[in-house]
Amino acid sequence: MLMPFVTVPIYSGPLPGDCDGDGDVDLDDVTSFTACFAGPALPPLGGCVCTEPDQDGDFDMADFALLQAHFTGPRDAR
Ligand SMILES: [Ca+2]
Ligand SMILES: [Ca+2]
Repeated sequence: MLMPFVTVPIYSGPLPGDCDGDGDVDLDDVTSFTACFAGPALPPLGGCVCTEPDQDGDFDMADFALLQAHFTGPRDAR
């Protein structure tokens, strides 16, 4: 009998997109991310509290794609 499995990446640092550092990526993090979003090759907007997901110096759709890929929903709801 084959058993389904899920690959779960293990990060040594903060979860990409976890702007508030609470161990999940949820709508609170999306709200914080949008406060940073300026577009490709532009520095984050003032007041940004997020760690940039792809570490290339901007907050663009590539960063948002990483946030989406790691979206967990609220940790309390799991
Ligand atoms: Ca979070
Ligand atoms: Ca980036």
